[in-house]
Amino acid sequence: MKEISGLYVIVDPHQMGGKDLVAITRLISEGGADIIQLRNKLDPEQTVLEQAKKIKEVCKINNTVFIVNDRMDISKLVGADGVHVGRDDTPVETCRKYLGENFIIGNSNSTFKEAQQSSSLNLDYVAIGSLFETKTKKDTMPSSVEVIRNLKTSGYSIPIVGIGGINKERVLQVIDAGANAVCISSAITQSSKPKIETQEIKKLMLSYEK
Ligand code: TZP
Ligand code: MG
Repeated sequence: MKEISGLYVIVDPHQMGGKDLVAITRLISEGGADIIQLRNKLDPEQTVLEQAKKIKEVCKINNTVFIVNDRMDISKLVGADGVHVGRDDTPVETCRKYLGENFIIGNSNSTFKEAQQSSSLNLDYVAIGSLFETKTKKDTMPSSVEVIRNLKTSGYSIPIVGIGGINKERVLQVIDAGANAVCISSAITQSSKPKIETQEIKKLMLSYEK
């Protein structure tokens, strides 16, 4: 099982200002993203499948963990590393049965209580967000870095991924609260220099000392 830590980047072809999905994903992967998630809620499934196949190849070259949002079937079909499901998506138990123990499964949480409930599931990470204001996801519930800090203080054992409105200025607050990984979308995919932005954020994360 691959580790959930470091910089996790969501690539969404409809949230990158018309830029080419695979080209931008390649830059992000080369820039040192540890994990990349394909999130595409708009295109037909055949299109998403083709995108996932291409991104899988990019990730393979750079040894980047590849996660598919929502679709356990596409994840398995392209040989991705895992799937991310929201609270209204395919249940975690169903994903686990379908994918087996060697796939990464993560889910979405906003509150301490939701994360506590998630700890009874067979998950490899929990995403906690939205930590800050975001334009990328419209229906997200507000959360905060204090939710992450409280979970860590209480001995929460599932790896935590902080998400929502994270950028270069905010990334260290999320790490400081105890997150194992930070998940960023627009601050990287909408940057004019996604590779440099990725490298700079990674550098900041690696320089962090508590
Ligand atoms: N889930 C909670 S917030 C969010 C998702 C998918 C959006 C993250 O994107 P950004 O652009 O980094 O705020
Ligand atoms: Mg979902």
